[in-house]
Amino acid sequence: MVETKITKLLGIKYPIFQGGMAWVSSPKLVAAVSNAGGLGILGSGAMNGELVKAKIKEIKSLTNKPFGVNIMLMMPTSTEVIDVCIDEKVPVVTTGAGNPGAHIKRFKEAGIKVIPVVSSVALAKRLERSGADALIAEGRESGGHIGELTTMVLVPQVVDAVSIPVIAAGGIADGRGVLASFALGAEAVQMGTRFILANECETHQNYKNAVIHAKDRDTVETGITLGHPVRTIKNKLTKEYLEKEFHGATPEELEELGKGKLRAAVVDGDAEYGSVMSGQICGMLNKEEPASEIIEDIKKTYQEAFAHLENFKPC
Ligand code: TUI
Repeated sequence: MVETKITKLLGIKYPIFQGGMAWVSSPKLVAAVSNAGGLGILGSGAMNGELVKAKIKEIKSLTNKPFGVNIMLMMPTSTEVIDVCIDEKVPVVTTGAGNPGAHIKRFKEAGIKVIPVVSSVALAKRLERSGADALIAEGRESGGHIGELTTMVLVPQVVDAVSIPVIAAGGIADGRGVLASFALGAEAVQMGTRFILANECETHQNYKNAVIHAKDRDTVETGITLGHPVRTIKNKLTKEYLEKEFHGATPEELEELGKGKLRAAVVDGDAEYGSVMSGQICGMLNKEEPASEIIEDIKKTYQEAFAHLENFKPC
């Protein structure tokens, strides 16, 4: 495809990260993506340190390529997960849902590349000063816990504000999105939703079917009034949640309604009353295939998009 600052920094073949999705990105998927030349990333979610350690060992038994672990900073277990990542000297750590500034020095002393997710220019600047190696600028088109700005407006503003490489995320699922991200100044992309449909992804079939059948307007944001919006595919849970959210339910009631619902969707296959997190690009995705074929398709559609741009040469 193309070498970029990110492929060189991490020693990977293609500038494609598989987003570290809680419950969804398990060792088999991570290893399949890394073996195919991208960067597979474990979603540690709410796991404790011991479980993350076991998953890291499993990944190491399945690939000798670089891989990453995503740490969700708002989880109470995040400090144990940080310790395990340092003990295991994982090649790359990505962070989400918080500011990892206080931990960056320790990661770097262990030789770990640190790539936080940001959803604003202010945090991007702060984390560059704290020593982050690169940043993932994640737009509101993404699934799950999201920021305010869209990818189209966030990525170029973050690129202009920092001198470390930027990875674009949110709304990207094929080579057109990769090329558009490069045009905005990114050096790589991260895709989550597309990799839910990898054969190696062990997420429940009902969840995968919901992503396959979802059209362009079938996701919705809940939790906006609480200040932490989450994007999922519309279902009975989102209907009830939104009715309660906009008719005076307390934050505690809403919290209770959302509890355990991601696990219910991913593990138990409850696509009606579970939280089926997905990006808005789900409308474009309609089949399951091996991770290696996803990467091949991204390469092919990248070349096609590049050829299309020949028509747009400046004159
Ligand atoms: O973390 C994500 N996406 C996620 S996490 C998740 S698991 C979950 N489970 C149940 C309920 C809710 C979520 C599903 N999807 N993306 C990374 C991300 N990080 N997006 C936005 C941010 C972010 C937000 C605030 C990063 C930093 C931040 O900093 C605040 C501060 O301290 O300045």
